[in-house]
Parts: sequence; structure tokens; C-alpha cells
Amino acid sequence: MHSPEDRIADPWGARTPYAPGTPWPVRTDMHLAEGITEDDVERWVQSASVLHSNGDALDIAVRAGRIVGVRGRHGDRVNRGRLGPKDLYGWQANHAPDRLTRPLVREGGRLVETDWDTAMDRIAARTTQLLDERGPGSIGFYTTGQLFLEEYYTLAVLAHAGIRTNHLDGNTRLCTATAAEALKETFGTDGQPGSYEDIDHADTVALFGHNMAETQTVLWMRILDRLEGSDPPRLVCVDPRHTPVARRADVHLAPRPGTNVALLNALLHEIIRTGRIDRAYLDTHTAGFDELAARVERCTPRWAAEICDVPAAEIERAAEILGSARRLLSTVLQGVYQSHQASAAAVQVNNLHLIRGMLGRPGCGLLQMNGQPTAQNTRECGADGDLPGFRNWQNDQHVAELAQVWNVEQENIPHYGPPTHAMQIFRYAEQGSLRMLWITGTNPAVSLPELARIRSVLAQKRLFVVVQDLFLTETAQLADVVLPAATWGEKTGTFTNADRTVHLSEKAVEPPGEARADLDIFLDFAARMDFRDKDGGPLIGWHDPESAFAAWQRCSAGRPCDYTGLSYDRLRGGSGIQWPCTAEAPEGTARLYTDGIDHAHPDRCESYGKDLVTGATVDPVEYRSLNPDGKAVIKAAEYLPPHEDRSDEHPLQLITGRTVYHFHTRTKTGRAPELNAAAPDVWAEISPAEAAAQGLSDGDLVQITTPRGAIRARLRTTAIRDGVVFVPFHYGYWDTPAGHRPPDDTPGRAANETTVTDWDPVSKQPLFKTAAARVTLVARRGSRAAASAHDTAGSGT
Ligand SMILES: Nc1nc2c(c(=O)[nH]1)N[C@H]1C(S)=C(S)[C@@H](COP(=O)(O)OP(=O)(O)OC[C@H]3O[C@@H](n4cnc5c(=O)[nH]c(N)nc54)[C@H](O)[C@@H]3O)O[C@H]1N2
Ligand SMILES: Nc1nc2c(c(=O)[nH]1)N[C@H]1C(S)=C(S)[C@@H](COP(=O)(O)OP(=O)(O)OC[C@H]3O[C@@H](n4cnc5c(=O)[nH]c(N)nc54)[C@H](O)[C@@H]3O)O[C@H]1N2
Ligand SMILES: [Mo]
Repeated sequence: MHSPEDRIADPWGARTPYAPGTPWPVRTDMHLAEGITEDDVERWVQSASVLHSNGDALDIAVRAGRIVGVRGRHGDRVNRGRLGPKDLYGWQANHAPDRLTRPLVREGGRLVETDWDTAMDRIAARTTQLLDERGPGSIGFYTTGQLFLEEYYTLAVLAHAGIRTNHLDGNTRLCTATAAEALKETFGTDGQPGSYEDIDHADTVALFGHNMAETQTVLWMRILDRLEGSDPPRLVCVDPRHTPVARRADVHLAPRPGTNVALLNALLHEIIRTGRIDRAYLDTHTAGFDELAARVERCTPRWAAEICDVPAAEIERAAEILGSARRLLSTVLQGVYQSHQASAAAVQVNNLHLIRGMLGRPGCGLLQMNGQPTAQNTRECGADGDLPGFRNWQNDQHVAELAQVWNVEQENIPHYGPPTHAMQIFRYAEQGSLRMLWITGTNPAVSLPELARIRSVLAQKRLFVVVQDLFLTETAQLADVVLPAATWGEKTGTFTNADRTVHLSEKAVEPPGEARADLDIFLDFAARMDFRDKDGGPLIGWHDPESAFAAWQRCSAGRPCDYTGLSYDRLRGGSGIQWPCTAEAPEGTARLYTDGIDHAHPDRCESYGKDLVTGATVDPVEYRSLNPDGKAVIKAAEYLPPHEDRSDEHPLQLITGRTVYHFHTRTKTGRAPELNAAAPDVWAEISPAEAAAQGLSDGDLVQITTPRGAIRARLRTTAIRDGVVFVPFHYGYWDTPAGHRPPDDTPGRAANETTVTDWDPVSKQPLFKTAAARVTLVARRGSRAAASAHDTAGSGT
């Protein structure tokens, strides 16, 4: 058993090196509350981690009705027993004393406690009134990537076919909308081609805008173990910061933020120029190569070197590694998805794999990564606004099929246009056409761009805001009704990680007070609204997690994400299982596209694709003539400069992101003592040269200002590229002495005070990683003003 004592100092723990093609060794990690030994544990309850998308399987230790620790599941394919720092310590938040235990309603401007009937009746009454007076378009839902599959499916059915609104999206819009979009653009349908096992076989691993070491610590352990074993893979890292991934890379390309497309086009140029393409694969499985070849013809490494400010020789070296790989695994995450030209760039990574024929074989993996633990389910179940089961809203056959599954009229499922994306839902609320917004499991008052605007949208009197959360978050403080939710460990359900592995998470303990599972809340609402199918039966005929799962299985049948071969029983005891899992593939499916591209056929695809520059949807006839046989589509993209570039007033580029110790707005990790102590307050990173140029030093209190607003943070000098400032976005206001945002005209500490309201035209994912900023001194390190920056416990440096 691996001792976790030092897992704050060493997040990845001890190495278990292994050779290519051999199984990743087991290492079982465990952390128990102080004073508790394994003998004290009364029950171990099966689950998996919900603090990232990796899907680390674990058992929850229970004693006297409380969670007292976690232990990795050594038999699981994903982690073979290993856990990361957030997995080991994050569970403590479940027992935080400030959990919400009763519903709250706004009375005379204040939130006051009430009972469930009062709260739910208020929601049902407002819904009914709005449906009568303004129609379904006045109601919107903004959900998350952190509930369970059963909950999303129920929410999707009640929103799509009960309320009949098109305004349903998740914070997955901020997270993996580009992953989904890139997969749709290339393969016609969402669904991760690769498998984590590809790490065991790869001879080359490339990480594009993915700080895996900090954000998928267990997956990174797998790579570290390969790097320490015989015949290690070569590693390519593309990130403007000198991350722990960059430190281990054979080539680290640190491009100017927002220039991914230029860099990728140059890599593609080199690989094509040197003839390292798989002609046979291209001819059999793809359409569009000639357009790509023409597009990148002039994108030489020297051309890109100028734009990206990366030496041409380094680009050539990376191209040499990628071009000579025989088993290439690539991952893509927020450095691409939240940056300029997100979808266009993510698609070029798909193209890299297509032109090299690197798909569907062990080691040839493509992971358009997820971030949140259950983001995959938000997408599959249609809680991101797409139609459930990766069905195509432009394909009447698909809508008819769904209408049949739900036993409703086809025209009662809105499919007149693409689903409303989250930023547009907030825009409708701002303009006043949307009058009710039900927010579940997300904290937009800290996580959306340009927070002053978001706060003013949510605070409007005419907008009825429901917030369903564990805590009185910055968002919940602005709500009209707050519903106390039960969470992981307190409810049962399934969820699917970034490589399609489905895990069961069982209820271990009772939720605090009157808190209820999100599923029960949705079912209660559906019952109060009395949603009916076309024969007068209940629209939602299920009553608990397992019956909801069964309903979803029927909906997924025959679609790419087919769950029909799974069951709670099959998920109990052993390892998680990768979808599709059917009677023909009862053990699940390691890799998609092993025998060619299966889901891009015009009759089957989830999307006919979009223009990579404008985002305009391709119409069905055009798609059919372009891709009649359903091959992978190779889409080229021209590089365009970022919208908000540097200026004299704002000479730096601001990028925001994560640290290993915290999860998002810290509602959980900020309440876990070890994690909170490891990174208690916000900081800002610039290079030593940049600091020297501005007369700043480590530990100074600085102000980061953009055209939207300003925040204050302690300065850290790091090996980030010059001209860039990085700020973690985890720090809001709930744990400042005031407990809420200071007045809008004073600098705050949430990174999103400064970020821009702008999004990728294709995936509609907001740009959290390209804004122009300046950094100025507020107070010198050690001065009294610097010490009380946010009146929080620590300095964060
Ligand atoms: N510890 C921790 N782990 C997490 C989470 C967490 O909050 N904390 N959240 C989970 C979730 S929801 C997500 S989405 C993932 C996110 O996981 P990651 O994407 O790995 O995390 P980020 O820090 O957002 O961004 C990754 C990197 O993008 C780089 N970057 C910025 N701009 C550019 C650019 O223009 N080009 C390139 N190539 N790179 C750029 C940044 O320097 C940063 O190191 O992590 C998941 N895991
Ligand atoms: N500047 C900047 N902004 C970003 C990003 C960035 O890199 N930079 N990243 C973006 C990304 S990738 C993401 S994923 C988002 C994340 O942004 P958010 O989703 O806003 O962040 P969380 O803190 O995870 O919020 C989840 C909320 O759900 C609650 N919750 C947890 N479990 C449950 C449950 O079981 N039921 C219910 N009802 N509630 C629950 C938590 O208490 C918490 O309040 O932030 C985005 N914003
Ligand atoms: Mo995310």
C-alpha cells in the first residue's frame, strides 16, 4: 500500500516503471482520516473520482455513517489503484459544516430557509406561469459536467420534451464543447477514438495545450512510468508555460497564446513535405486531403516561427518526431479549446492522426480530452442541448427515432436550429426574453467570463434564478430559490470518463440535513409539472437511478454510445467498462475506428459539420455530396490573429488555468485542509525577464488589468514565456472575510473579472486563454498592504 503522506509535495508518488506493450503495474493509494486505520473501516463502497475527467476508480471508506477516506481500486483499467491529490483529500468537503441542508427562497430581498414543498411549488408555479404567458423559450437550464448520467438524461427529457425549450446547455460549453465539436467535424459524431491503454503502446506522446501533470495526475503517472521504463516514448509538449509536462518533454514548443493553428499548420506542412503520410489510409478512410495539402503548402516552419515566436528549428524537430512516430498518442485540452481558433486547431490534431494513419491501433490514440468527471454524459444524454444519443437535430429520422423512444410527437422536440449555447442563454437573460434560469452544479458567478456582467444578469429582478448546489456559492447568493443537493458519495449513479470508461458510483452515506439527490429533485419537478407523453402516460416513467439508467440504455441503443450491454451489476466489483458495450461487444470497446470510420455516414452522423472560420452549419445536401460514404473529413483552416491583441495600454497576453491542488471554484478543494493549505490564495505568473523589465519581484502584490476589470494577486516569477501573464481561475469570494464580491469598482480576485466575452465561432466555447492585460505594482513584498491583499489565510507563494 502506497503511503500518501507526501502527496502534496509529490503529487504523482513513487514510480512503477514498465516496458512498452506490458500492463501498467498496480499501485494502490489510500488516504484515511487521521486516527483511522483500515481495521476501523466498516464498509468500502465502490465509486470513482469526480474531481477531473480521468475516472480514477476508488472505494469510499465509511465508518459510523461518515466518509473517513478513500482507497484506489487496483483492478480498474483506468488507474490500477492510483489516486491523485484531489482524489485523496477532496472527499472531506462532503462533511463541511457549511453544506446547505434546507431549501432557501428569497423573501424581501433575503434568502430564508423553507421546506421542499414551498421551494418546489414556487419553481413549478413560475414555470407554469412562464409557459402560459411567454412560452418555452422563456425558460433555460444551465447544467454541468459533474452530475451523473441518470440525472442528465432525466434533465434532458424534461427540458427537451417536457418544457420543450431549446435553451439547455452545460458548463461543458466552457470545458469540452470544442472536444465534441472537433470530433463531430472530423468523424461526424462525438466519441473519443482512443484509449488510455494507448499510453502502454505509444512510441510518441504529444500534449497540445494540456497540462496533464496537474490536471490528470493519474494519467500522467502512467506516462511517467513509461518514461522511466525501457524503450520510453518521446514526448512533445505545446504550452506557453514551462509546466511539469514541458520539463519532461523532448521538445517543448512554447507558442504565443492564440497561435495554435499557425503552429499546427506548420507541423502538418513539414510532415506532408517530407512525405510522411499514409496514402493508403488517406485513400480508404478520408476525404479532403488535397484541400489540406494546399492550405498548409506555404505554412513553413519559418512562417510559423514568426507568428508563434518559436524557433523554426524547434518546429522542425517536433515535426520530425511526430512524422517518424509509429505509434502516436495525442491529447488536446484547454490550451487549445479555450484559446483562439479553438475548433480549427483541435481539428488539425485530428488531421495529424489521419494523414499519418494513426488511429484504431494500439498506441495510435487520439484523446480530445474531457475535463470534468461527467462531461461525456452531459454530451451523450443531450443535457448540453444536443439531442440525446448523439442524434442529429438536422436529421428528421433521428428526431423521429427520439420521439418514438419518448412516445411524443416529433414536432414537440425543438429542433428548428442548433441548441442555444450557454453564452447565448445568458445573453437572452440579459435582453429579457429568458425569464427563468435553472442552474445545476455550476458556479457561473466565478467561472464565466466578464463577471461584472454575469453578476448583473443573474441579479436582475425579472429573471427567476434557481440554483441547485451543495453550498451557498457566489452564484447561489444571487438566486431566487436555492435547492440543497446531495452529491458524490451520497447518491448512486454512473458516469463516463474521457476514454469512454463507465463507472458506477454507489451511495456510501446519507446526505446532510434535507439535501436531496439531483435526480430526485428533477423527478419531483417532473411530477409537479405533470409532464405527459402522447398517450397520456407519464413522460418520465422512471423513479430511481437504476430505472433511469435502463431508460437511457433504450435511448442509446444502436447509437455510437450504445450502453445496452451494461448494467449496474456488471459495473459492480470489477473494472469500469468502455462504451459502446453491446451484446456483440459485451466487454466494451477499447478503441473506435479500428475498421475504418463508422459514424460519419450522412444517415448516421451527429452533425454535418460547420465552417471552421465562420461556424456556419453545413447543410445536409452539401454534406451528402461531399461525404456520401461517411469517411473522416479532413478540414483545413487558415490562421487568423487573435481578436484581442496586445497594445501599449495592455502589453501582455493573459492566460488563465489551473493548479494541481484545486478544482475550479474550490467549493470542494477549498474545504479540504491539505489542498487549501497547499494553494490558499490567487497568484500571477510572469517571466523573470518580464518582471525585471517592469521592476517587479517575487511576492509583490500586483494588479492585473484588462479592458473588463482588474484583480490583485501575488507575483510569482516562473519559466513562462515572455509577454504572458498566467492567473489560476480558482479563487472567488466565498472564503474571503466578506464572503462575497467587493463592490464592482474595486479590484477582485477572480480571474474572470478580467476575461473577455468572446467565443469560438464553431464550438461556442468561451476564450479564457486569450486577452490583453497589464500588470502593475500595488505593494512591495513584505509591506503591510501586500500582506492583506485579500485578507485570506495565506500568501499562495
Ligand atoms: N487540478 C485540477 N485538475 C483538473 C481541474 C482543476 O480545476 N484542477 N479541472 C478539470 C477540468 S474541468 C478541465 S477542463 C481540465 C483542464 O486541464 P488543462 O487543459 O490541462 O488545464 P488548463 O490549466 O486550463 O490549461 C492547460 C494549459 O494550456 C496552456 N495554454 C494557454 N494558452 C495556450 C495556447 O494558446 N496554446 C497552447 N498550446 N497552450 C495554451 C496553459 O499554459 C496551461 O498550462 O482539468 C481537469 N482537471
Ligand atoms: N478564467 C477561466 N475560467 C474558466 C476556466 C479557465 O480555465 N479559466 N475553465 C472553465 C472550465 S473548463 C470549467 S469546467 C468551468 C468550471 O466552472 P464551474 O462549474 O462553475 O466550477 P465548479 O467549482 O466545479 O462548480 C461546480 C458547482 O457544482 C457544485 N456541485 C458539486 N457536486 C454537485 C452535485 O452533485 N450536485 C449539485 N447540484 N451541485 C454540485 C459545487 O459545489 C460547485 O458549486 O470553469 C470554466 N471557467
Ligand atoms: Mo473543464
